[in-house]
Amino acid sequence: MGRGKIDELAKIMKEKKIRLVIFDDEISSGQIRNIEKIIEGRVITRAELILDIFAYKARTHEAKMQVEMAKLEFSLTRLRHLWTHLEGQTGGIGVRGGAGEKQIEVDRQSIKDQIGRHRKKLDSLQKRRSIQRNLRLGFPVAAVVGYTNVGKSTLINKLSKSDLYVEDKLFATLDAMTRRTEIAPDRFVLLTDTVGFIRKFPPQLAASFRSTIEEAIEADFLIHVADATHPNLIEQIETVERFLKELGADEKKMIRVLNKMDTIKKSLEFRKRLPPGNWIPISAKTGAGIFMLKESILDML
Ligand SMILES: Nc1nc2c(ncn2[C@@H]2O[C@H](COP(=O)(O)OP(=O)(O)OP(=O)(O)O)[C@@H](O)[C@H]2O)c(=O)[nH]1
Ligand SMILES: [Mg+2]
Repeated sequence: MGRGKIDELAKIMKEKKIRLVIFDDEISSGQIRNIEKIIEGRVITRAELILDIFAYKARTHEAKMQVEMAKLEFSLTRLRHLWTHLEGQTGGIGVRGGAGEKQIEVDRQSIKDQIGRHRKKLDSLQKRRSIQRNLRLGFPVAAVVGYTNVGKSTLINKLSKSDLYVEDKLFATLDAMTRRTEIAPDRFVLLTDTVGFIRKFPPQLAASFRSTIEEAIEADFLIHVADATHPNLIEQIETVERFLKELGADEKKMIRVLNKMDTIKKSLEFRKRLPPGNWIPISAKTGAGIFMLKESILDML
């Protein structure tokens, strides 16, 4: 945004009494400060918003620490810009060792110390979890993956008659929970719920949650859930597939399900924008199509 656009924004904000602006992409703290001055409101970025939602939703000790780590990592990237205004007083571009520079060093070191302490604690937590995981050996495992809010937890609840936390908000699930389910008489499978993916996922969060996600998708096969009703269905599917590729899990065997079919009214129109590939239409809410999914899981087993 140039100066003219920002003035325009300031006008709209005044008219509509808006106090907060969220940028879809990352901008520097210097830019944020300057824009805030002009618009007389608060500016945050998409990454900060997602970090905040994660912080708000984190329930378990582990999730809280992972979010905390991500926030610390994030503040490191912001630090670089935070003190640049001091630079001018001591020499300017290219001159090192000014007041700002020293302050950055002090702050950076203390943040890095905190990150180090967090990492140690997280390591021991994760070790404990992998011991728990070994106890489950013997059962086939399926990881339920997908964009956030598509109904992954609802589906696991439906299949395993459990009560994982479900909510019509982003990132209801931040922990990899596993539930055992009897797909057919005496045929068991473990279903692992995972953190939902989202476009432009902040890299700090991705790094911090990486081991949880990696561990979850170390499964025997994946169940990719997509929300058939979402206007960005195809884009969401692509985002998930890109993430899986980055995690090296794109070669895994996968069952694909299109969820929330109960709310699709105009099926003809919907058929036109069906994603390519083999998708099983289901409703985790009403249970429609679940028998087909079970068949498919049995095939996989
Ligand atoms: N109409 C309809 N709504 C559904 C269906 N499945 C899930 N939902 C709703 O979609 C919302 C999100 O469901 P969740 O199970 O929390 O979704 P999730 O994929 O686990 O979401 P995150 O954990 O936040 O990534 C909830 O309001 C559910 O009630 C379905 O088949 N039909
Ligand atoms: Mg969930």
